[in-house]
Amino acid sequence: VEGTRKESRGALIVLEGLDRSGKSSQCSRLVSYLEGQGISAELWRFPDRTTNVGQMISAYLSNTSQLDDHTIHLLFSANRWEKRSLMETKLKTGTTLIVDRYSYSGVAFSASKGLDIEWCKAPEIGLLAPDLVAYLDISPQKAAERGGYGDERYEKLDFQKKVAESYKTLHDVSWKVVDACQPIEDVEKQLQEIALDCVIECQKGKPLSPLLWS
Ligand code: T5A
Ligand code: NA
Repeated sequence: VEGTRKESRGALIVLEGLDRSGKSSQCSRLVSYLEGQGISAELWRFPDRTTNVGQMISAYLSNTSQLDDHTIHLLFSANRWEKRSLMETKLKTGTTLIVDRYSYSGVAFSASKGLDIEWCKAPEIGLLAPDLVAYLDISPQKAAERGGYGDERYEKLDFQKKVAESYKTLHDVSWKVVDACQPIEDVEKQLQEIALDCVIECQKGKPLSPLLWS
């Protein structure tokens, strides 16, 4: 609507971590908190299973379809590309995005199958780089104890161990590691602090980060 353009941009904040690290719980809590602070915020997630590409991914994850490792990798990436322009518009018009998984999941999971890491990064080049990546740190063993894994493809302890190793190679200056084994409210409090700092910096005019992966 004309006249409602906000002067400052939103922050791109990503939560990453192993399956069961608590990302989804914390993403919704964080959005509620930011909204309570008068900040315009939206919850996004990848894979976005609502699109045509997302439905192919969903079928693969639930083991109802089989795909070559490279093919599913490119679909996960395509699923981010189909949201890229909307993502940029939201950020530029002042909405902060709290994103449940992003390109780091894409690379960490596919590299754990043995795909070359540079090959895995290539289709992510040119996507928006987050202002903050909060990594919810938990050991694969502890994560597995949380309610147990379901039937989704990657929910196996041995595979999650490889994913944890792959994630370690992806840390950069935008990452903050949060101990995900703390009580849920303590994790929440820590995320509130680092996310609010990040939002305020962006409001003050911090430019968008260089695109992935630079
Ligand atoms: N993938 C994804 C790729 O291979 N490539 C890609 O590009 C992308 C984007 C997607 C799968 O696809 C892979 C990664 C995944 O394997 P998903 O839909 O994102 O999967 O599902 P998961 O991430 O596996 O979601 P989960 O629901 O398993 O884990 P969350 O969201 O990390 O955890 P959450 O919040 O649901 O919590 C899990 C349980 O732990 C409890 C919660 O109550 C819940 O029961 N819990 C805690 N318990 C104790 N202490 C705490 N601090 C707790 N926090 C949460
Ligand atoms: Na989740």
